[in-house]
Amino acid sequence: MIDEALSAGAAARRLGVAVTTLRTWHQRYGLGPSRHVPGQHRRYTAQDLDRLEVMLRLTSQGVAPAEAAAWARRTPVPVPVSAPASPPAAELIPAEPIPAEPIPGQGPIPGQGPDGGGHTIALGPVEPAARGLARAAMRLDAGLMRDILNDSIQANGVIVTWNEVAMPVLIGIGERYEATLRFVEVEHLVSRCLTEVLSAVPRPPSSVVTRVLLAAADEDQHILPLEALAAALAEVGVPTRMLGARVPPQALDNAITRTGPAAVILWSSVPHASRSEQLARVAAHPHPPLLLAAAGPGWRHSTFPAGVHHLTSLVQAFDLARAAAR
Ligand code: B12
Repeated sequence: MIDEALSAGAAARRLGVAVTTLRTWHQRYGLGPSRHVPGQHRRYTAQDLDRLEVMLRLTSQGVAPAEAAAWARRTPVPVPVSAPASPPAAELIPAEPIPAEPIPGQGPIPGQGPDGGGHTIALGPVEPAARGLARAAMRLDAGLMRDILNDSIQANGVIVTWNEVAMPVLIGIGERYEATLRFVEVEHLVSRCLTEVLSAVPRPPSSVVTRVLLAAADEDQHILPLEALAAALAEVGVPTRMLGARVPPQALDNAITRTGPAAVILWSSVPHASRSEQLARVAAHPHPPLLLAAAGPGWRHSTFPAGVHHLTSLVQAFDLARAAAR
């Protein structure tokens, strides 16, 4: 028990969360500082911190923020020590409507309205963190998405976070989009948060030679799986050169000529008539890479030139790229 009252910065440090997260919890859920010192900002008391700890524990276990806050506000009444058990079958994560009260200083959240409620992402039996991510995604809560992803990477690493937290949510959002042609804003914000978090995984020092080249196929905008691969390889000290989305065949050729990579991995999510021509062109390069691999559902395996690997999981891509980079 502490008897001093803390500023927002000190409380955030003690809890290990961002100050902006504390502000959001204050503004949206009323979990603010209660001690008033004349002429100063309000301060967090020991009881305020106890409530915030409940909020932190439950949200990181995947409980919806509004529900977690309801428990937290009831502190010191005993609260569950763990999140409710995972449901055995598919669960529907609703798009929660905006809070009835606009957030002070921010006004209404653009793009959300009465028709935002009642729509869902279907998830199979997944980790609580994946449910938490889906809920945060449907609420367009970027800060919480980043917190969930960062916590998971810290605790379990990039590969587990991608396979068990990010991937089920992305696939669920993709299915939702296909069925409704809606939630593009959710897809974009989740993508952005993933990019930010995966890019923040510390990279190996620049003295380590980069032998792995990653690129999305021509006209393909999907690169998150390659960003996950780059982050997973960085965790074990393997640097990568990432060309990003929609890489034209000539640009890929030039990059191979100029950097002489040991491994080239091309990602495609969306099929295209000339996909395998791009692979054939790399295979015919005067200095082809030791490992040339195509990854993602946009490729037709049957049309691959000889020697091209077909990658079907992050772990497989990680193992092959790591071996080729030695
Ligand atoms: C995020 C996303 C976007 C983002 C991409 C952002 C970014 N920075 O990458 C944005 C918003 C840009 C986008 C745009 C579009 N998208 Co999009 N998108 C997605 C979404 C939701 C996730 C993509 C992803 O990262 N997939 C990777 C994992 C999560 O999914 P997966 O490939 O199915 O995973 C399997 C394997 O690949 C493997 N695997 C998983 N991870 C890894 C990692 C590695 C390294 C390896 C080797 C294997 C592997 O395991 C899984 C199970 O087998 C998918 C849904 C989906 N299921 O993919 C749609 C999806 C790919 N998009 C789709 C569409 C239609 C589009 C658009 C055309 C929409 C539009 N009308 O504008 C555009 C542009 C397309 C283009 N020309 O490239 C469709 C494609 C359908 C098709 N077959 O043609 C999908 C499938 C959604 C859907 N169900 O309709 N999209």
